[in-house]
Amino acid sequence: MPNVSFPEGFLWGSATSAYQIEGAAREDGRGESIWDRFSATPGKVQDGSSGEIACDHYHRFAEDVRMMKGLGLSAYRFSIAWPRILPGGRGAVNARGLDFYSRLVDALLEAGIQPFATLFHWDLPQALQDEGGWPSRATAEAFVDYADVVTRALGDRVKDWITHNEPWCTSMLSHQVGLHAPGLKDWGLALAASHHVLLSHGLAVPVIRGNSAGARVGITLNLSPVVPASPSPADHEACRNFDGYFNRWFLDPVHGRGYPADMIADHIADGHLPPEGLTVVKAGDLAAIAAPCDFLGVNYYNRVVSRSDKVLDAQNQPRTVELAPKEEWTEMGWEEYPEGLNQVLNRVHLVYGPRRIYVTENGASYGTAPDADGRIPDERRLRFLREHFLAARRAIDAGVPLHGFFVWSLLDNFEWDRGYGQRFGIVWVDYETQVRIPKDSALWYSRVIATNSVDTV
Ligand code: IFM
Repeated sequence: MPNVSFPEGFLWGSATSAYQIEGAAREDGRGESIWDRFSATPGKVQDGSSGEIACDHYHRFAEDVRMMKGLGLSAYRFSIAWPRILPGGRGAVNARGLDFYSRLVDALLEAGIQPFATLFHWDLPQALQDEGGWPSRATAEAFVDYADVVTRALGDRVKDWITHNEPWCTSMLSHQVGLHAPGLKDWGLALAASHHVLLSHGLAVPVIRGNSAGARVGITLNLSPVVPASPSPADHEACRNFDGYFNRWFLDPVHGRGYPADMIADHIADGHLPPEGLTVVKAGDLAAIAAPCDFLGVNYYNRVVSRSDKVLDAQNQPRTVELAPKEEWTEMGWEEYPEGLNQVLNRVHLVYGPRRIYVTENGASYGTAPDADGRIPDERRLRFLREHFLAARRAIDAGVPLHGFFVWSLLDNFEWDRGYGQRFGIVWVDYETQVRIPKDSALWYSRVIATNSVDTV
């Protein structure tokens, strides 16, 4: 079986986030997050569940790290729960919250696994939401203080820092589409939120560097290639608009280009912004957002096919269509399109030129359950990962400085508004017993890591 090898030192990791796996939502002084409040609101999460217990990782992290070591992971990307560290969002520090992450980091280092810590993966302290949340500039300032506290405590041992996970989700999905906490549907608030998230990133970068000698700092964006549904000029125009909304709105300012002028004009024309434009931007903000980073994290799941009907759909998003037959969709309803990863990585490299790139998330939701022998034959996930690893390799061959790949996710977990009905893990979690079973994809991944190569059949 021919194998495709990867560059020496390539990092093979897996990723999770705090609210999705930790549980222990009321323990050791943790404050309330917007996801506690949102998931307790009837109708917000499809199965009515929450992250209150999740994978109980807070109590089982040592076992989970042992499992990571057994699989041979060279890196692990996790997020830190802001409400565990600063239960009120700012001010008094909860030492027990910091201690949890300190113990986790020690266990990872002991196991020879490189920790990648994400500071914000959506669980904003509810106290800050009550003061206005991300649409308020004060939240950006609070984030910088939070980043300071965390990196002072862990910066001696964690050297790879990601400020934010998927600012599009924090701003648009949560404030305009309304599917994620805090569940708002207001373009003006969403656009203000996006600016404050990016501002908080830029302001935090030098603070993190100051506290963590030799730190490598980056941000993770969720990116998709956007293609027109037909050759018509109208569909091309829809494509430009969606690409601006989803990709360029975040890529451009982080790389020193400011907000895309065509999108500012569109938002003014569509009544999302006043004629004066994005008035929350103050002098110096764009320079702060463009703080040089050491890497860009790319989360890739699927592509978007745009069509010209600019009427918003039921989820308040510009309409898109899927071209792939249904059997090529994952259980999230997302098209499997591995070549899109190669396209996204090349675009980012050629147009924006970050120093390094990591795929900080890629994976698939398939519910394959244990068979009679207790084995989990998740062939479709295995195939999905293989095809995306090979797409990543094609990008490296084309000159993209890709240095690692983090599979989403290590564990089945709380999939936000979809609850526990979607399973992204390479490790099965029985939520009743909290037993973990590596799926076939995990065992295969383990061989990929051990040989630093991917089989092609
Ligand atoms: O589960 C999420 C994760 O929290 C962020 N990126 C996408 C994943 C799958 O939806």
